[in-house]
Amino acid sequence: MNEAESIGAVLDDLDSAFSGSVHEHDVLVVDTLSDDGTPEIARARGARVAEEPRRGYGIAYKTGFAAAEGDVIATLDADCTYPAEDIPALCDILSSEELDFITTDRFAAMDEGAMSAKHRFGNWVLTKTMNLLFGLRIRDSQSGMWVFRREVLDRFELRFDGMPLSQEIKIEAMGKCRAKELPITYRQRVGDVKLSSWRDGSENFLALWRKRFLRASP
Ligand SMILES: Nc1nc2c(ncn2[C@@H]2O[C@H](COP(=O)(O)OP(=O)(O)OP(=O)(O)O)[C@@H](O)[C@H]2O)c(=O)[nH]1
Ligand SMILES: [Mg+2]
Repeated sequence: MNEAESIGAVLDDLDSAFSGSVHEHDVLVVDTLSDDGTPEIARARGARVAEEPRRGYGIAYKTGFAAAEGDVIATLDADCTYPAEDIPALCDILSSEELDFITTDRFAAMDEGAMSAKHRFGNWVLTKTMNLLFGLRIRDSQSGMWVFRREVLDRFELRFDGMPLSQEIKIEAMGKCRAKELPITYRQRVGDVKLSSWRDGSENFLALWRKRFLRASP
């Protein structure tokens, strides 16, 4: 959503990552009413664009999952923060280690300035809370880069339509399939941030408690 400054570079990185790789790939961009030309840039570079006018990180992913056709889905932000070049190797690990789901740890190798102290603290609180509530040992509950077999989505109960979908998909994966967290590098963002620290941070915090103790929808 409104990532015209970076979407071209992300798509180019994906193309270079897959050139010469044994994996066939198809790129899907989910757009939410961008007014800066993001979907046009994506289409011009050969990506398929799914239009999702409803606002929300989670709803955008749900729309993308429904439109995806490959055996394996790999996700990343359109802001140049995640290492697109690592995706083919993560696909190899998925098959060689017979995994269903890989989530990634951005804290393993984070560029200076990639995450503010406020966001680091927020991440620490959310990750500790998630681990305590669900008995997990995740290092990065909010990473947006996952590589997984599309078929496992049928097992997941994904209730959240906003940012909490990121932590929720990890909770579902760790509880319901063969899942592992692997280190990645994380870079500074290009363009404006779309989340609101306090609003999304507190929404994520409450979502963890809701998911743990309430059976009904959020
Ligand atoms: N289609 C769509 N994309 C969204 C929406 N909200 C966020 N995004 C995208 O989801 C990705 C994650 O949002 P960011 O603003 O980068 O949030 P973040 O990665 O947690 O924060 P930074 O680390 O500061 O970049 C970005 O590529 C956004 O463009 C939405 O409502 N619809
Ligand atoms: Mg981002």
